[in-house]
Amino acid sequence: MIATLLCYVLLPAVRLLRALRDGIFTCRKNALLVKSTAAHIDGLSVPVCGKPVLEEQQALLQQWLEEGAVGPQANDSTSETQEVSTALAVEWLEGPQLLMTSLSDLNVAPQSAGQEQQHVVQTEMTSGLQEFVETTLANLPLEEREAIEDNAVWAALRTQANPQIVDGVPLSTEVWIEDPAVLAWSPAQETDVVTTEGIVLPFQNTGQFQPLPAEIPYHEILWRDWEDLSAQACIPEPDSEVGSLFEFRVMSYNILAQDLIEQSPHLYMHCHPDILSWSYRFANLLQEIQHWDPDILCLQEVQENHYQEQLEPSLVMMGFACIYKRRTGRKTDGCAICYKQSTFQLISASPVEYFWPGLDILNRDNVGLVLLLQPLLSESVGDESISPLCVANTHVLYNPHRGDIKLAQMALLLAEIDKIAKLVDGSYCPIILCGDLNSVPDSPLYKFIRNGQLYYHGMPAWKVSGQEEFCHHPHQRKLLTPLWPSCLGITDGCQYVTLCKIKKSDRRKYSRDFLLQFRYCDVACERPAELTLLEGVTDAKPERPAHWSKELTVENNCDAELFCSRNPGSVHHGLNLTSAYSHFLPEKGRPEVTTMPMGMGATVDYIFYSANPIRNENVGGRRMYQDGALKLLGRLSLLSEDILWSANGLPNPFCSSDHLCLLASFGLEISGFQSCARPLELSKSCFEWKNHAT
Ligand code: KL2
Repeated sequence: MIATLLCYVLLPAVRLLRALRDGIFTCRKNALLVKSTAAHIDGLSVPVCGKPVLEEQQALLQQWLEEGAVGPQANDSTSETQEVSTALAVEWLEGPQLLMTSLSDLNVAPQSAGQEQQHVVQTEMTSGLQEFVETTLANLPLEEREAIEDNAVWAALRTQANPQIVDGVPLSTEVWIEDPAVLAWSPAQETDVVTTEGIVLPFQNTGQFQPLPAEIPYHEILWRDWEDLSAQACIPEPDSEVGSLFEFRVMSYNILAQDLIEQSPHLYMHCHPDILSWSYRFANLLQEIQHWDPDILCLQEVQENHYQEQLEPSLVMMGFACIYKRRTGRKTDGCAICYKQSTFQLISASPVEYFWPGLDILNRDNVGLVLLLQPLLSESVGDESISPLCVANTHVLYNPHRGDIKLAQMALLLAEIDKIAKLVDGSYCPIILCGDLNSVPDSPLYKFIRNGQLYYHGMPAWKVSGQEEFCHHPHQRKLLTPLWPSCLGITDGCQYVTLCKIKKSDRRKYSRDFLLQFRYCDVACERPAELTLLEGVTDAKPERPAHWSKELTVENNCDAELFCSRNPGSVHHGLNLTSAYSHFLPEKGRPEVTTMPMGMGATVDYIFYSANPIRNENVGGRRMYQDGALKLLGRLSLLSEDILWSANGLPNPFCSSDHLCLLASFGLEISGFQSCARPLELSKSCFEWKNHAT
């Protein structure tokens, strides 16, 4: 009897009430989001800068003050921890709080680690938007101001050495369950799905997502430590001849284009629709950028209209200058590089299109962007005493089957970097290469960048990026020599033919196969004037075999410059790049993750930077590097897959992209180039992880 009553009357009633409450919550939240600072409704062009926005903010701040910073649920909670998590899980999502409670308030900035949160807020605020908030707060009576600061979410938070443990108290899961922005992970398909492109979307994660048995706020689950690496970097003494370091921070971030969410909604089934709205994500992403305050920002998946109408104006307000390159074709997103105008001056900007009409190996609409930046020193030191910095950003093709295309795209980018970064003496200025390479650590593509060479001949195309989980490999496409035709004008040393200086010693290094390509090019078919004419013999042009594709024919540019050094079946480059991340979390004994496609963690985003290879030091074919003029001083730690799982994957209410941002701090020697003899320890770890895993 009681059971029947429970089943048929009480439970449905409770569910109905919950649904009603959630409905009201969502409506209220949406209304607030639409009104919030960075709130823009898709399709509407509302500039972020300018007076109207400030008035809007003023209204919001007023509203926020009237409503009080602590939500209704926080009022009746007893412990401080409960207050924090309730505020984060529920109230944090609400509009006005987006203005005030940013990531900048939840975590500590690299340079201010260990300081009080309120100080962080003050030091990290950079834009007009933040200035406005500060001035408004400053103008308030002291009592009211303190009340705001105490009640704001950031004020309640404490730095925690181990974000997994909240005062050792097991907390209830109530908030998780009640929070409409957090749905349990319940994949719609329980079996693999094969898309039209033949890409497999596996659902390895069987069963339902189980949140941690604790009411832990997102920012604590997703806590990222700042790793200070300055101790292992070779930093010149302040009074040494080398001079001091020019320090700057670089962020690489795939911000997930809104159009891509709409094109592939099945990838985001685990997310509450509210956290996927652009207005919500934009506000959150901007705050995250503002918090970490990079000097150079490399963004991928930047939707053109969002860039023009919202991102660029907002970033300009934050002191950046931005350069954008949209993808070719109908894709609406692209890559952007933004740099702090107070820190760098633009020397040149080169967009790189990977689409080449008529070439199968380059028939996709991906792009890259290469800037040359001059670091701006204080007036006491002349600009000429510091080298320019080359910064490249790219988003390489996703398709796990087409490693051949990814490799060719990378070669195009490396050729552009070679051109931009090469100094008169043939060496390179310091280079930073950021991006989403859609390839995992230790994959052939990764090794190619890091080790400077790759023997690809005969390699199955799906192997190149190492995204093996994502392909059933029905097409046994193999990489064959040459990977791209010579008419592309790029050598297998990833240099533009026109810029390639031939060393005498290299002149005879062409394979027969390579030279055979030139049999049918126009110049080869030209009959020299002085040749004795024998009808049907010396006047006959050789016939191109039917299987010889037209595109492969080298036309009109068979000059000596084409004959740069080639090792058949392999590609190489001379840029000497190593990764700022180690791809492994030693404390957790797990791989680092930068994205969570279909719930599976992977590293596909990187910050590579110039270092000096150590001669003859080569561990299992893996190059060892030591500091050059550019020194890695620190980085923002990444997370492991299980941690991201416990926050319901990506995106989630706290992280608004399906990728995590990468952030590294560098020091560039101000005068002269001096290398240090200490090898970089960090590069070993990925290798260790592989060994560990097998
Ligand atoms: O992996 V990405 O996500 O760097 O986050 O880059 C691409 C993929 C991005 C741009 O093309 O869109 C995603 N299955 C899953 N994800 C896809 C697919 C697909 N078939 N196509 C594109 N993307």
